[in-house]
Amino acid sequence: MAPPPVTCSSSAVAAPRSNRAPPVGAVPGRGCGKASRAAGRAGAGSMGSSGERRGVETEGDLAALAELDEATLLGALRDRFLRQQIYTDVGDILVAVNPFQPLQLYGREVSEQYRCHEKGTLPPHIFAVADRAYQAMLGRRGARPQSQCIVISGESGAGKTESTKLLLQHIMNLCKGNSQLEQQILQVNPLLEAFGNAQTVMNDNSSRFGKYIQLRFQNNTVRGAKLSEYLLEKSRVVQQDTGERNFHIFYYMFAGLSSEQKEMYGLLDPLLYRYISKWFGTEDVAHRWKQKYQEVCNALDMVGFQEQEQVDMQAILAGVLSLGNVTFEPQDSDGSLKVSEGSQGWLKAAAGQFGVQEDELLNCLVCTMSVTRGEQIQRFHTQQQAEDARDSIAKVAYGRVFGWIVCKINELLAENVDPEVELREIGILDIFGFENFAVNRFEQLCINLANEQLQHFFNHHIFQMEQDAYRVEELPWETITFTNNEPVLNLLLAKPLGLMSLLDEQSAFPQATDKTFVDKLNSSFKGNPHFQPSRGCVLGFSIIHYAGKVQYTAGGFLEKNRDTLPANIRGLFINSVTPLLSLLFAASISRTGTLMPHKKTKIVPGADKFNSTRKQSAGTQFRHSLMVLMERMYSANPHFVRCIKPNSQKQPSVVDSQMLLQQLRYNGLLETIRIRRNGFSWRPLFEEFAERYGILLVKPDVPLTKGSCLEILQSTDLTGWLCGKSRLFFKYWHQDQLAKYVEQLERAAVVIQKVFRRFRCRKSYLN
Ligand code: AOV
Ligand code: MG
Repeated sequence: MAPPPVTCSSSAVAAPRSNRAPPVGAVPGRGCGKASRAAGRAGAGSMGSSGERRGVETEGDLAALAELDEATLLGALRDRFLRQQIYTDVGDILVAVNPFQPLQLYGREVSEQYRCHEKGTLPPHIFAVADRAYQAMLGRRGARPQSQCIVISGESGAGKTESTKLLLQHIMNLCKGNSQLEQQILQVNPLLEAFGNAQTVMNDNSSRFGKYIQLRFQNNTVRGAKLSEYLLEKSRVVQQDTGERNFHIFYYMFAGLSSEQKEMYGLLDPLLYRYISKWFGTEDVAHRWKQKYQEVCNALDMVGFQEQEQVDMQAILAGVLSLGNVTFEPQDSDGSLKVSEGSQGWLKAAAGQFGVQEDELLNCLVCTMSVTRGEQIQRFHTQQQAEDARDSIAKVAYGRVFGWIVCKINELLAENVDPEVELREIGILDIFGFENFAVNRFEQLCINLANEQLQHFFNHHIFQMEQDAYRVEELPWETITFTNNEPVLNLLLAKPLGLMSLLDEQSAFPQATDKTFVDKLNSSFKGNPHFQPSRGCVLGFSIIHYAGKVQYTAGGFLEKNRDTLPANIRGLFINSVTPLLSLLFAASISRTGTLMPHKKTKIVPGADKFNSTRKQSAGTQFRHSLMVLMERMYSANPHFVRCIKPNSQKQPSVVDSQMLLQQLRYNGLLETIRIRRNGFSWRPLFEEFAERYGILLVKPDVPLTKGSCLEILQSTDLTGWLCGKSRLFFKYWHQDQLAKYVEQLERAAVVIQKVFRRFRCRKSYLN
């Protein structure tokens, strides 16, 4: 046995780079022999099907690079990617470069190989992350049983949603992979993608909402799942930028519905509809959409949606499309508005699908009724106001259908638990990635705010917690600098003077405009290094985010933040003969994802231009839901997947080095490698460690003290750890090594038991 390598004296713990730490790449259990190199080079794609364990992989771990600078890192990732090794470890963090082509990496066989595997024995893989989270949740391999969360980040089109699906696939496989609940959980993604994803210039299947999936387990069996959705980009229903489309489901419906069904939903030629006017499909595309439509129908059936609910849902979507074609013109007589010549039919079709009276729907579009001191007052809309009302009805109807789908999924997948057994969960976060388009609006600001929060969560875990731990334990530590994005978060979230608070303040002023909002920003953030007023564009302003500068245009900010419902529309839809529409407006969707009866709302005259009810602004709701999400994530043990987009043309085998480098920089990958290499990511308290590994001393009643910890460690040949005031500091791979010692001991115990039993048998036979 090796002598105790480390004591608490300051000389012994001079620095994490102490030469007592094993040379990287020659760590016990992480050797770099020929076999491992072969395995590393072959990548996950060419693993044998026998399930045998190859040598130990070090090539796939960037924390093992001999030299560490940007160029080496970039070169290593690029070379691996061009050899189709898209996954690379940085210690316990997985870097995934989008291959933009199907790879044979995800079959059942591969999934089986990664089941319960030992880290470092197989090439890095997304299944390995799922496996680690699952085993850790169960408290296997030396971990304390605890809820886990997997945080996937990366810019738009980097591969987050695909990674989420693969994680779910592997986790469901780990829990057996055949129960009805597991199958239902796997169907949730195609369903959500159809309603919540769309083609953008960055990604043909871009998530236009964020989601957090919590898989709930008792022991090793999944008992239920819960979804939280964040900020669906509703504005897409009524408007899309060049090269972009509406939500997939609209196109799938046109391609998949039979002529009779289309007639039933009052749908005509897709080219006629303004909201999807960018329909530009070839035969091939239409064929694929048709298949997708079938998949959605199957998923709806599998998850458990009723036939009538499915019909109603499509009727509402068809109603939204028809409503979009309604236009207005002034009445000759009194200056009020009427439906334009030629769009009468669209109004009729929309009212038909919504199950409401045509004239009542028209009333909601062209005027506002309000009650002031018991008196009913009617105000006529201008043409612009009528068009805005039309678009808001379309957005709110679509948004509520989406919210309802999520609620329904939550209801159908709610857990069926044994009250005696503790419930633990694995959460998977897949939000919209960082976005920087030609025109960036309110939605992009919210999306980028969410990404700032995630980056902060990452920094907190990887850098801050690590460095704070050394300070508290009085261990010397060479500070690693990282870009702390707190100043940007402050700029956005501070109260009462952060951007979001100023937006709320302005939204509450009936006289405020997008222009007054921008003026307010310019005066409040003068000289702030993360804010730049725009030269030339009145409504423009820029924010220097962690991932780069984004220029926003504030047009529509106030309107979107107010997110008001046109007056009277709720009353109209509650009385709809389409049962689902009536339900959507009779109930509200709580933050916990269930439908709740509506509280009586208060009319605040003049609070906004539709004179509707006072409620939380869209920005505040979003901020609040992010806060809840962060609380959930901070209470779980995190695993990180950093997705990288190799080029912007979405091409396989093409690496744009500049683009790769930029992502490595803003992801803080170089610093992450440094901290994973020099740092000590596992830091159990003395009691925790002694309790878990006391078994290695093979004696009863090991006291939970520092002394026992050192004794345990002396009984192994582990090197390179540190001992603080209250806890031990280990490299990320030490936990695997300790698990191996425990396994060896358990194996030996089994052999002894067998021998003992045989011996007893023989003895009784002889007797
Ligand atoms: P995102 O979720 O990160 O963007 P996706 O997961 O939708 O990105 O990936 C974009 C596209 O890249 C997919 O539609 C696939 O074509 C391809 N892709 C990604 N990962 C893989 C993989 N492992 N194997 C093969 N192809 C892949 V966004 O939702 O826009 O932020 O809002
Ligand atoms: Mg996505």
